Amino acid sequence: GISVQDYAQECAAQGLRGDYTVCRPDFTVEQKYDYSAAEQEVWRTLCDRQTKLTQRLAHKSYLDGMSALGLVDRIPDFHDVSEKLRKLSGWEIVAVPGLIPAQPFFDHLANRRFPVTNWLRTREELDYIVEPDMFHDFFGHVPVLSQPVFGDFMQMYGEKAGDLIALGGDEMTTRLYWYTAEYGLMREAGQPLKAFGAGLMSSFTELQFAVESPDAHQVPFDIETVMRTTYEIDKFQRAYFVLPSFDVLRDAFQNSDLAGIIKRWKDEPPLDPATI
Ligand code: HBI
Ligand code: FE
Repeated sequence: GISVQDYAQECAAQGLRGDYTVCRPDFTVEQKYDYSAAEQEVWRTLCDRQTKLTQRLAHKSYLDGMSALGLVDRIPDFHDVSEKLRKLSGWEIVAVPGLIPAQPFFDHLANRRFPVTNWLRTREELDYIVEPDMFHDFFGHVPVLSQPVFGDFMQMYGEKAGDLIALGGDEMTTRLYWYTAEYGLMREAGQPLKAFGAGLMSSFTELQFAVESPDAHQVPFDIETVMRTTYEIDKFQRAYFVLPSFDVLRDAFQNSDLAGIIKRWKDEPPLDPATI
């Protein structure tokens, strides 16, 4: 894999914000808890505003995780959160300077460690930011990692993603993560539609759109369809996949012939999310 030194240079050249010069070989850093009053204020503003929505629109597993971890009144201490998370699901979190290369990212997931960016967006960026920051990683991803079955899926994804990509399934593998961990919806039997994906949980506008808008295109989860369907990076998704349970996600990932799916579809034209 790429060395920390080479990656640090690449990120600096691309104008990425994190400081990669202080990384360990696994791309983690120490969370220095030295946030300014202004940063604490941005964190509270983001959490206050978003919590009003998540109360109504987030799946129970997310809300239960959030109350168990207590992430909202100040920027979380990663060690405290890891201690609580370990007891709930065997996961922990580690601090990273921002995006890290795919292989170390997968290695962390395979070991039930979620990499959380150690810097926060500014007051001018409350609504939109290109790179994942601490609010996206933490407020979006971490609460639902307290759900053991979703945690199992994320661990297995980390274990298998490298091999699936090596089969030529880079995009197909990424779509699976995108439409579940980032933009997944959930409708359990007899329950209203809810959201759990981190891209939704950390977005003020898209969370409301995905769950409540008559214009949102909600499609039953099917792992092969997910892997064949393209996605949007900086616009609202044109389809959201709806799971009936986390067990269905874990079992589909565990029991499907993912290599076979990739071989069958990798050189075919992908599906358009607007028309699936
Ligand atoms: N690094 N910190 C961080 N967060 C991510 O979500 C992430 C990453 N590196 C690679 C990566 N995601 C992609 O490979 C995804 O497709 C999984
Ligand atoms: Fe994310």
